[in-house]
Amino acid sequence: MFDKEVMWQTVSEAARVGIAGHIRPDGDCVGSCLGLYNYITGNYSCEVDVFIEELEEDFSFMRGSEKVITTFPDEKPYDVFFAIDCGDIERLGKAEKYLKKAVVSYCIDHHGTNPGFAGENLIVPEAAATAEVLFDLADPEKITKNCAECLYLGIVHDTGVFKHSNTTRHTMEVAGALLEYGVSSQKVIDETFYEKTYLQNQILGRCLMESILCMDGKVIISAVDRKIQALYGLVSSDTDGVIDQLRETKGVEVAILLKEMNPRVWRVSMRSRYTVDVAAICSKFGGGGHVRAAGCMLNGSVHDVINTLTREIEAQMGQNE
Ligand SMILES: [Mn+2]
Repeated sequence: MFDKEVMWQTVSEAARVGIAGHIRPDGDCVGSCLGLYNYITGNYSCEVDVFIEELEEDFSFMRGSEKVITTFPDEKPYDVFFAIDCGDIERLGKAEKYLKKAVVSYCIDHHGTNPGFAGENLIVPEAAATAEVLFDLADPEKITKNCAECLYLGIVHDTGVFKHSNTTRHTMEVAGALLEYGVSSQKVIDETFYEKTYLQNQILGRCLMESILCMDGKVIISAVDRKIQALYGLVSSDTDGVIDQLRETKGVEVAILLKEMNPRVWRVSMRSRYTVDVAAICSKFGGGGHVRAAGCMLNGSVHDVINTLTREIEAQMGQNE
């Protein structure tokens, strides 16, 4: 059984602690990893390594981001290893080996589809962000401004600036408490959430222009094939925010963004507004996530993929009626 007192006791006795987030990290992943990193280094004497695979975006805003290790050398086992914001063990990528070899391993997450793959697991699906879970684990007296800034960023990103349906009273209370450590809310929100590079804006424009509506305007779909990715030299984070903008379309319940990873292999991102459980759909195809935000991989032509997904959406909407 998970026990936070035991967890901090274990950390206090450890010589080496490892922390890893998921591949293709988002704001909550990096904010949570660095929030935990700052918390442990600020309060305990152990050595701490923080690993994030495929860290592409500029997260230099956060203290500790320069410490992130993006290579995965073989090392002696960690005394304690944390998997942070990882819905399943595959999402740990190359850090999986550290988790398996660690003396004690913890999985701290908020994805409802998480099976609990570590030695000790704390999965809180009601939490809007893993950063919110971490705040609840922390001793408020031991949180520093650097730690608070990272956790605040995590919450801002996973709630789409406190607007997604995952935002609860508790989420707001945690965010409010974090402000008291001197976090600049405006700076975090503007500089890490709304600010886009020129390229990101170009791709956003293109995805909106080429989007299609189906199912009587209830579903919107946009696809970024390999040709487009090569033309612009895109990296994964360049399409961040596109799906959220698609979902803002009036009348739309489900937004889908398809990215071609290999010929006829698509990474599917899904968002819903009020009723459709996209985690249930993505789970059917080996993916997962949250009720209103999930993803999976599908093979075939873009039309095959669209047909497969709209069939599932239709089936669910039929049941909801
Ligand atoms: Mn998260």
